[in-house]
Amino acid sequence: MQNMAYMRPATRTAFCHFREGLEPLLQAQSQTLNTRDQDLFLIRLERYFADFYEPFARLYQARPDFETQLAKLGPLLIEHYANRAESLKKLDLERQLTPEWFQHETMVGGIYYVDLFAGTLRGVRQHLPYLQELGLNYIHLMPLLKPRPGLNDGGYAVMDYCQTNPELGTMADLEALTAELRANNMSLCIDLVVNHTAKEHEWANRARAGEQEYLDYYLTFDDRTLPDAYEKTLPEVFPEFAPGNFTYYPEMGKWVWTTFNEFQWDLNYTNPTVFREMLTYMLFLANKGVEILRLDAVPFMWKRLGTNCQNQPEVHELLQAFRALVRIVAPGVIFKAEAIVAPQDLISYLGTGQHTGKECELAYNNSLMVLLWSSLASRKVNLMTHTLRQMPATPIGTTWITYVRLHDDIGWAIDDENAAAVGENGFLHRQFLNQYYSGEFPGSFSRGEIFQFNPTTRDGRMSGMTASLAGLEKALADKDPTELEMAIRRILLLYSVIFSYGGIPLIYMGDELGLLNDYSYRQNLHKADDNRWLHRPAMPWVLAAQRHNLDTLAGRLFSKMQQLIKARCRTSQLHSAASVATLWADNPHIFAYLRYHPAYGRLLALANFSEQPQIISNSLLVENGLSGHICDVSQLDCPPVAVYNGQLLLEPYQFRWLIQKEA
Ligand code: OTU
Repeated sequence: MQNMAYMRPATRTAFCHFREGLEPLLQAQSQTLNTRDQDLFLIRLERYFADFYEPFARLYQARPDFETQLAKLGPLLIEHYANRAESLKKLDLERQLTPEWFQHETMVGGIYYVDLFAGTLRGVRQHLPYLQELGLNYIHLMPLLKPRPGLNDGGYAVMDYCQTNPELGTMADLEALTAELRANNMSLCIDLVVNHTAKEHEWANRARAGEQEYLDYYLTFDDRTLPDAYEKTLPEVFPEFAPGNFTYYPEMGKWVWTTFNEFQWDLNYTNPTVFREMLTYMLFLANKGVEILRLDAVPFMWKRLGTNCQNQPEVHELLQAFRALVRIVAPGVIFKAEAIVAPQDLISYLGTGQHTGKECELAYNNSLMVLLWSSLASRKVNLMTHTLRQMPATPIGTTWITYVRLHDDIGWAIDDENAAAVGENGFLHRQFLNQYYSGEFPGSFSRGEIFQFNPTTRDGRMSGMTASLAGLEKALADKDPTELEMAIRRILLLYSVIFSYGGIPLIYMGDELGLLNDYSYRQNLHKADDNRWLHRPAMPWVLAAQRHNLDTLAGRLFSKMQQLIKARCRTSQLHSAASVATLWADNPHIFAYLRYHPAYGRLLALANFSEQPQIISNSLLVENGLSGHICDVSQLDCPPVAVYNGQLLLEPYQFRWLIQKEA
C-alpha cells in the first residue's frame, strides 16, 4: 500500500477511516465483486483518495455535517462499482494501461444533435457507417437527457438526468448505442449540465414547494439586496432574451439565481449534497457506457461577491474532487470542460498548479477557434501568432478539443492586451469581426448573424455555419466560381489547422458537406428568438448521398475532409503529446507552427490566410530543422515540396504539413 505512505497525515487518517467504513460494504457485495474486483477498488481508492479528499475538505470542512457528508460518498462509489458492467470494467483496465488513448493522432470527432442527424438514438446507430466512412471515432451527441417541455435551450435545461429525452429513445437505446460504438472503437461523449437544472427538475419543484432541504440546492434570495450586490460585477450571458442573472418567482416570494435562461436554475455547490447528487449522475452515465462527460458551463459553478462569478478557484477544487471519485469507479471515463473563457483562464481547466494532472483531460481551445476566424477576416496572422505564443503548453496527460464551429455562437474572446501587443485595438477589432461576419463590412464574404448584442457594452457574438461564414453562401448566391473555390479553400484551411495544431479535432455536423445557414428557425416559435438555430440544421441525407460524386460541392468537401483525416491518422507528429510551437513566419499572412515528436521528429505546418499567393523564405524550414527532401504529408501522395531561390510558394489559402523525408 504505497500511496498511503505519500499522504499527508490528516489525509491518511481520513483515508483509513473512510476505508474502514467501506470494507464491510465491499464484502457484502462479494456476489457481484470478486476478490480481484475488491482489490482493484481499494487500490484505486488509495491512489485517488487524496486527490478527492483534499479539495473536498477545503470546500466543505468548515460545515458541521462535514463527516456525515464525507461518509455518504463511500456507499455511492461501491454501489456504482458493483453495477458496472464487465465490458466497461475491461475498458477501464485498457484505459488505465493506455492513459494517453485520447491523445492519439487517430482521434477525430464529430458533433451531432440526435434528432437533427438521425431522428433517434436508434437512428444514430443506423448511421454509424457514415461516421466511420468520414473517419470518426469520437461522437459527441448534443444534450439528450430529458429536457423540460417547451423551450429548453437546445436541451441544456434538464429535468431528469436519469432518463433520456423520450423523443430520442430510451436509456436502453443509449446503452445499446454505447455498446455498439465500443465494439467499433468509437467513444461517446454526452453533455452533463452541471451548473444548473431545469426549473422543472424534481429538486426545483420541491424547492418551489418550500422544502428547505431543496431550497438549499439552489441560490435563492428573499429580497434584492444580494442580487443587486452581485449584479454590480456580473456580466450577462444572454442579455437579449434573458437579461439579468436573477428571476423573481411570486409564488415563492424569492429571487432565484438564473445565469442563463429563467428556466435554468443555478445549483448551489456550497452545499455538499449537490456535489454528491451530481456525482451520482456522473457515475450513472458512466455505467451506461458514456466515455467522455462534457461538463457544461463549469466556469459558473461557484459564485463570489465582487467578481464575475466565473473561474473561481473553488471551481477547480470541485472538478478535481469529481475527477478523482469518477476515476475510482470508472477510470475509463474522461472529463471535458466546457469553459469558453479568456485565454489566460482557459488552461487551468486542464489542471494547473496544485491541480496538475487532476482536473479535466480535455477542454475546448476556444482561443484557437476565435483566432482562426479573426485571421480569416483580417487576412493577417499576427494576433493569432502572438496570442498562441503566450498560451502555455497543455499539461501532461491532457489535450485540447480543437474546433472550427459548434452549436454555440462565436464569442470574440480576444484579449485587449494581446491585441495591443500587435498594434490593434481589441474593442475595435471585435467590432470589426461582428461587422465582417454579419456581412455588413464592405467586401465581406460572410453571411452570419450577430447574437445577443449588448447595447451597453456594444459586445456581440456571431452565429452561422462554417460554410456561410467562410463565403460559400455568398459565392453560391453570386454564382461566382472564383469565390466558390476560395470558400472551399477557406473551409479546408480552417480544418487543416484544427486537424494538426494538437488535440482532438471535432467536425461540426454538416461542415464536411459545406452545409449552409438554416433560416427556417425564424418560422419556429421555439427557436425564432435564438439565432444559434441558424447553425443547427437538419442533416440533409439527400446531399450526403452525393458525397462520392466529386463533381458536386458536397463530394469535393467530403472527400477532402476524409483525406485530411486519413493524413492526420498516419502522421505521428500530430499525436497530442507532441509539442506545438507557434512561429513567426516572415510573411504576415502565413500561419506557421512546428510540431515535435521525440520519436518521429518535426512537422512544420504552414497556412496561407490570404486569397493571394504568398511566399516564405526557406530559412524558416532550415531554422526549424527541415532541410533536404521535404514533402507535404497533408496530401495522400505526400508530394515533394520544391524550394526555388530559397523561397517556398503557398497558393491562395493553401496549407502544408511539411516533414523531412528520410534520405
Ligand atoms: C453552454 O454555453 C452551452 O454550450 C450552451 O448551448 C448553453 O446555452 C449554455 O451553456 C447553458 O447551458 O454561455 O453562449 O464558459 O460560455 O457555458 C453559450 C462557458 C454559453 C459558457 C457556456 C455557455
